[in-house]
Amino acid sequence: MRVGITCYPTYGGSGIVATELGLELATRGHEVHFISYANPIRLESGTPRIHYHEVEVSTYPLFQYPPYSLALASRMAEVAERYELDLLHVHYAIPHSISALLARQMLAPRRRLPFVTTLHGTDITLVGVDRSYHGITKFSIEQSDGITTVSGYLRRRTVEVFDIANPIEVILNFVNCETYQPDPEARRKAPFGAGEKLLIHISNFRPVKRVMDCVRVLAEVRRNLAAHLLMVGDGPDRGPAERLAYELGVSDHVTFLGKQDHIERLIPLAHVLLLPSDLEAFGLAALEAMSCGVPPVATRVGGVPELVTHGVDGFLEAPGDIEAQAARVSELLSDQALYSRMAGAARQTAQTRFCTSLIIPQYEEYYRQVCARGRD
Ligand code: GMT
Repeated sequence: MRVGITCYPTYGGSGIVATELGLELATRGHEVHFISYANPIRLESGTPRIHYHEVEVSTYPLFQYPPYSLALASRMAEVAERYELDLLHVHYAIPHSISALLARQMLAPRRRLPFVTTLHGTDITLVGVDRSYHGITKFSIEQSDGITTVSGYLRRRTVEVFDIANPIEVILNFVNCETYQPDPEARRKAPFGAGEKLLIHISNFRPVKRVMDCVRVLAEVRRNLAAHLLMVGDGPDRGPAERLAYELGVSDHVTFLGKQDHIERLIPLAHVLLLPSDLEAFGLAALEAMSCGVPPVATRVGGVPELVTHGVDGFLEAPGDIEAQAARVSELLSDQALYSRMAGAARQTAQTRFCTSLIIPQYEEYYRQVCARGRD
């Protein structure tokens, strides 16, 4: 098939899933055209069957806000026509879904261009519920030729918030279990916190991630155990988290690495992943860690319980309960038998339920259904 993919190309779960999906589709022989304002972050240039089309947004003195959605719609229609795309697949409802709808209408006199919208989380739980975007998000979902969500939780929430009657397909997020692997050798040589247990957190440091809780958990764990925290990513709460580490006297035991391209090389160095979020529609970082045999200590929110089974392949506690989260980390790090069992189970969950080889065919099948529907 010939698929056009649009996503936020910078850091963030939805862009990562979209990019990895495109790469996997290309590996399976599809032609994939990324249409966005920048090259998606995990996209290696020169990959066979991957194409990138930049959206240029001209500014004029009249435009206080340059209309990216319109420039994107124009580019989508142009690329779809020129490369005879079978469909567009947009990730994150606003504004991508509306641009796809416009592109579909622009081409309607000449050809059919269906579009699939994948909802990822904050497009529904934060942006979508905002009064200024509620109506347009609902409209964009209802107008999509296909809708998928990354968890059962997000499907329920979407129906609840927008009163959606169209069918919504749940296609869970996935991980490449070859790329994300345990690496005991690398862990032994980890250049952080020599001889200490390593905790890792990966996110965009938005308030919903509760990154300060990671620092608090580390401080608590360090009462009994030598541990070091790796903070990967960047965003508004990085500064406050650095300040908190200083205030709690643990700044020598926290390394802020900023944005990183190859987290598959960093995760296997760690013993535990911390995901203390207030809400996660899925929790991709937890899955990537599990695939590397790194058990997550996460929060029991949103779609996370669809991925992590408490006490089996990770631990789930309430958001903000630092004591409970720290106790789980300490338990894991001080009981070798428990640790090995949980690390093995985490890897097994990733391999048996979330591997690309299981999930990508679900997208392919869904695309086929969406394209076939128009031919009825
Ligand atoms: O929270 C993020 O990392 C960004 C956000 C996004 O939409 O870019 O992530 C959402 O999509 C990810 C990929 O599907 C999910 O794994 C995250 O759980 C979800 N984030 C939230 O729901 C807060």
